[in-house]
Amino acid sequence: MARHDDLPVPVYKSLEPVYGTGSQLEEAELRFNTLKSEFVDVFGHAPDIYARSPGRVNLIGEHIDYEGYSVLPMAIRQDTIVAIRKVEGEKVLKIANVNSDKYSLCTYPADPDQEIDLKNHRWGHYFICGYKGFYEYAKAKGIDVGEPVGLEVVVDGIVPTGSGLSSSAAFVCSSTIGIMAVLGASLPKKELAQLTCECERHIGTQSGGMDQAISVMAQSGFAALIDFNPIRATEVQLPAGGTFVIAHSLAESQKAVTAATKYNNRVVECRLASIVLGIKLGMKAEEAVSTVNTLSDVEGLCVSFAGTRGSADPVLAVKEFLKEEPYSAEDIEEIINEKLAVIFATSPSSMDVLKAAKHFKLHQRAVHVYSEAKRVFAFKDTVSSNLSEEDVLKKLGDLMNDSHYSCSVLYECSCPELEELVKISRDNGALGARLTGAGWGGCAVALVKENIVPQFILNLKEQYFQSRIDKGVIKKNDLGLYIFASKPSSGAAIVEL
Ligand code: NG1
Ligand code: MG
Repeated sequence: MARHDDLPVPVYKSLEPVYGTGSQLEEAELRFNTLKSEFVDVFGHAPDIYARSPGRVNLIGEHIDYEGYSVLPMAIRQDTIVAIRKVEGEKVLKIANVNSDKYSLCTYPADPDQEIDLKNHRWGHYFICGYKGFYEYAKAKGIDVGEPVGLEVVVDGIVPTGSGLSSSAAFVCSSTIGIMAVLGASLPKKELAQLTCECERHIGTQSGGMDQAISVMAQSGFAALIDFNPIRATEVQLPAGGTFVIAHSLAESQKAVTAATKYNNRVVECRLASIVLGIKLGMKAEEAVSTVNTLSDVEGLCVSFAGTRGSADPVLAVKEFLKEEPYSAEDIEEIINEKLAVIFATSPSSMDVLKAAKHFKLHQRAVHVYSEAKRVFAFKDTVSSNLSEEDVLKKLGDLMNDSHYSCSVLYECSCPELEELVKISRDNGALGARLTGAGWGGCAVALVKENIVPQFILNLKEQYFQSRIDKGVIKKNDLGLYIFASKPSSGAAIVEL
């Protein structure tokens, strides 16, 4: 039987297969109606089709996807829907939003070769990521999609932005899927996951592939273990007695804007750590510089070294060969016998990192990545073990807490608000709590026993959110957007209504 990720994104004629029945369906019907009437208002006719793709919450495995390691996210119900129509003869892309106060109409030429103006960030850029990415893919694979045509688009996204819940991937994936659908192209989901990951890199973050993979491949009712190289999704059934509660720290993290000092900085540090490790473990400097890209590339060498000490833990090699004090650029250049500016010459976003960086914390970043990679498998193994549910939940919570500690102390991607939220979550009975997504703001996810979820949410409202309501940071009526329990939802779909 074909695996579901070998199949294309499903095409539905109604909303039930995506949104089920009940209040979620009612909400979806309302949104699709508004989207359609907005489309008619702006463009004077109805769209050809709709595409939707969800946000996600990462349960464990943070900042390791770009290092080649498996991660364990689940899709959430909040998604982005895109209404789209092909316009022959008009070479313009017009992208509107139902929330036109916040997101005004963006227009771009219908030119797949256009450069995205990264210095002037606009919300519509994410659509262009999908647009450029798809045409590049089609060209590389020799798929004939004809001359570029104009497109009319209206977007409605309800994944909170800058929250670590992948509003960006939901937008890029729904855009790419919509574009492909109106152009008559279709791909197996796992290829689409790879393609959309490459699409999103046009925004200037050197992202891994987790967000797009889960957004495209999620199956309702299951979290997924996502492997890379090649991308693959394996369903993970979570224990019934636990619920994942997502809470927003209310610190926004604008990753596309802060990439040089945060996200991309860590990608560059990991690359440098892996090259230095490769050399210390016997590779010729020149070889390491030209062939080593990620910590997973040198894991084998690290494990062999650890073996000489009677262990299989790559962290042992890191402790032996990478000093804890931060490295200066010169320290590293001396070891690798090359200028950093030469290594990263072809990557403008990495050059931005070098310009902004004072030093590089190779030891801490590598210990995080190797230990976090192990926690992902421990999480997966625990879920499928025959321990009692009580013990399973406790162990999953411990792994989440360890993950948070590592993100916070070794990877330094937390922030005071997230620390406060995680602490309050644990104080109120969460079995484990951690930041989720890239961090530096955005959401925390807590594992909470099913029977205390309502009380847990009430307590967090009181202890974390009330003071922020009092200060006018958020409105009381919007609280449901900032704290909610989440069940694993379904992945991307095309809807023809
Ligand atoms: P967020 O910031 O949550 O969308 C980012 C990356 C992921 C992954 C996580 C950290 C993008 C699109 N996504 O997610 O690939 O690296 O950080 O685990 O950059
Ligand atoms: Mg994102």
